[in-house]
Amino acid sequence: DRLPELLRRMPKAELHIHIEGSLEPELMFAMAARNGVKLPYASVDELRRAYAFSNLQSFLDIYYAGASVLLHEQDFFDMAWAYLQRARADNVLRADIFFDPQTHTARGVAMGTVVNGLYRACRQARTELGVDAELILCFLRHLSEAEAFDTLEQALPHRDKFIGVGLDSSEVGHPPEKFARVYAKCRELGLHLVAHAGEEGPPAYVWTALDLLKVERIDHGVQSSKDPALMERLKQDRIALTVCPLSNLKLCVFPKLADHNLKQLLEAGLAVTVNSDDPAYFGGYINDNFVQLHEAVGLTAQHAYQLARNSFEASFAPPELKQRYV
Ligand code: ES4
Ligand code: ZN
Repeated sequence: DRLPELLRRMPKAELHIHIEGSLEPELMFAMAARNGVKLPYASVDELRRAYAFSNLQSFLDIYYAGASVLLHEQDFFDMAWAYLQRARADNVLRADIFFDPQTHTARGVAMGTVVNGLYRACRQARTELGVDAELILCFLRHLSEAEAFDTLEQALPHRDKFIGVGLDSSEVGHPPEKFARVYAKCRELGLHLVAHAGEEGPPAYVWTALDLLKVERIDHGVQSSKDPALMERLKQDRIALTVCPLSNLKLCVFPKLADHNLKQLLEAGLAVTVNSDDPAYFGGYINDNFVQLHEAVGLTAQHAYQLARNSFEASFAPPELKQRYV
């Protein structure tokens, strides 16, 4: 079977990666030591053993605790630089990278510290790695509309350093419509718009992300297969789904990788992509997602080609870069 080698070698774009979810335990402990932050785990091994999740919330609790070691601009740079080098090794030529500023500003870290560190890593990746990477600011949906507006205002002095906004964290109970006015403002500002929807939440959340937030892509969206009319809408409007197979497995969205519906979504004609979500927590980077999915459901070379093409087509890369691959 030569498909794993093809999957690893093919040029690809990554569209769903939370940079805080790329922080490996070794780097987390190194930052804790240099910043004098105490972690509630004695060792890297003990931390890794805590990575056994039953749903999204059980992961988020540990993920937000891990981010507490990030204090200085250099910490944000180092985290992003480690991811970008890892992405290069997987032949990722373009990355649309999520960051969660509220996780840091709530601890007293300045918005500029976060954005400047991440942005500097993206700039260096272009010149030193040949990876084209840009930032998407995510609002935490378990926090209020007012807090999202406040975060947007703090980010506006850095408007030139991020290209869009997203919506992440605890989905159920925090539907897209909670942020309709925030997204309307972001749209006026010319930002790209995406949102997590249909990860654990119902198809109704995908509908409202599309119709009320007016997003260009849906992050996850795997619950859409429960609603035939929604499937038709996603297909007709060529709305990309940024699917994350190992994330869905580790957060028990599907009991086994063999039960994952990615191949059905793709064969239904949807603009599906494969992504890593939080690779340090879910046991693999983007190529691990491709290969393990293939081992579980049996992809063909045609599937591989379509997934790679979809990733560039749905990316927010400049037209020159997209046209080279689609
Ligand atoms: C996330 Cl897997 C997932 N879902 C929602 N929000 C997130 N933030 C980081 N990873
Ligand atoms: Zn995500």
